[in-house]
Amino acid sequence: MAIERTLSIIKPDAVAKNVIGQIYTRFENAGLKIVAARMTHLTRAEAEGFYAVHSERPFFKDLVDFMISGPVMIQALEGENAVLKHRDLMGATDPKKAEKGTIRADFADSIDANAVHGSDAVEAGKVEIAYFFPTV
Ligand code: RTP
Ligand code: MG
Repeated sequence: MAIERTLSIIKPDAVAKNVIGQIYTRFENAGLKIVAARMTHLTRAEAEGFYAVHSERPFFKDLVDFMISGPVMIQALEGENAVLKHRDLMGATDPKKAEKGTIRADFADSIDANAVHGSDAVEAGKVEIAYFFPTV
């Protein structure tokens, strides 16, 4: 299996719940290594740029408003099959549909405040990691 990298964001709701450490432990226990990390409060322009692929979607404004509502913790994760492994740890976008034991089932409140972001493909991960960590 290939060693991949993926971008993870612990969103404002999960940072506010003080569960960064619990989420990091899940990454570590799954064999995902944190190779870059940074806590920041995104500007509107940064959030809009990051979610540009969704700019025509009806939920775009709510998504950006939510992502700038408080600090986020951003990290690049590395490991075997990292993209899918991380998506499995996260669970479904809508926490009501997320499998038991996933990050979203355990920590998310709604499809908007859904605790975490993860790249959905290796190529997307490269672009997303470069967006926040241009030197890694
Ligand atoms: P993410 O990008 O945050 O990891 O989440 P995802 O791949 O599971 O979901 P995506 O389709 O990429 O959507 C990005 C974020 O937009 C919000 N969303 N709201 N109201 C809605 O129908 C809706 N659909 C998506 C979610 O917060 C989702 O994480
Ligand atoms: Mg997505």
